[in-house]
Amino acid sequence: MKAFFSEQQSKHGPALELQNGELVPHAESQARVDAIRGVLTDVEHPTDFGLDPILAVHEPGYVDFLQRAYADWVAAGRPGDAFPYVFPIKGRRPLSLTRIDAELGQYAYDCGTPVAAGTWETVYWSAQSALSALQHVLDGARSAFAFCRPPGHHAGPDYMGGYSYLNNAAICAERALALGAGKVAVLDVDYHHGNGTQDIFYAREDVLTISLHADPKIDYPFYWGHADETGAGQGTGQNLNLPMPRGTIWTDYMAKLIQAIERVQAFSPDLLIVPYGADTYAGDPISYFSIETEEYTDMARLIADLNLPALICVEGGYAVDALGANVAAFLSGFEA
Ligand code: SP5
Ligand code: ZN
Repeated sequence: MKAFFSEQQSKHGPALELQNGELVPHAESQARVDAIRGVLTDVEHPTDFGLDPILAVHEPGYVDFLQRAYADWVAAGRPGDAFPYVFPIKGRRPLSLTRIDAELGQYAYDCGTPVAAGTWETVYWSAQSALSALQHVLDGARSAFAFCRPPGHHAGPDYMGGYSYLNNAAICAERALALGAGKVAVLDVDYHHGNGTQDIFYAREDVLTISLHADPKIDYPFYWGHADETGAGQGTGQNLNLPMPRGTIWTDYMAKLIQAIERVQAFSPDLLIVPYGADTYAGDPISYFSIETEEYTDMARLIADLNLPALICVEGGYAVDALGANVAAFLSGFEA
């Protein structure tokens, strides 16, 4: 399967994130890039589709902020990466503040997603890799691999979080619809709930969003991903959350995946987008499912059996030593 990736996606490398009360080395590292790059044989440089497809999903003010946040941080005389520390929640009124700290708090929902030097180029080209993979599928390929880094599924219309800044899968779903697809399904198999994607399409009838993930009562992102979040307005019934307990093994995961696949089938989309996170792996350092490397082949085969044009986007996966093998196992199942 053809993959799309740009060297520009190595530009950012946040040093630290706040995790469970400690500043720790950032999990979404360059080592992940090297691990995935190492197992890909057919990699193409992405085409530049410009800002328009990004602006079809994300608010202009947020996109502008992403482009200048690091420079504003440096201009304010701050060290390290740009981190938020105050958030306008608890019913604060809308304010047009320009202080960098105020803007960071407005556009971020966690302290794991700092803006570093090169973040904009990295997220821009991650989205272009996804759009290029989409174009490859629209041109007739059965499937394509968007080697996205950083990931995207936690980013909403005007917010970043969970190592995500631009929602690559959502940008592709929106673009496919703009180019004539009638319906798109997003089947998210990262360990964490795809909260950004859910928010973006929550009231939409043309995009079915499904996420299989760790129960948010226990795991990140806590405030989204519960089973009773089923969509709103025109999109009522078009969001399916399948939370699972820590320790979930493949056979139990498979039962939920089959349920998800049946929903996709009933929806009958023109395109399937699969945000794939290898953080469901048994050895993942920040996640707690128990899926083994070979089982990714079975997982991908089940999804590929839907027989839909499919775009796979990289999301999480932090067990760097196993990441290449996990991605390779998934891709081989998809192609079988
Ligand atoms: C794309 C993606 O996978 N984003 C995930 C972001 C999760 N960030 C917070 C993780 C907190 C994990 N805490 C476990 C600590 C283990 N020592
Ligand atoms: Zn994840």
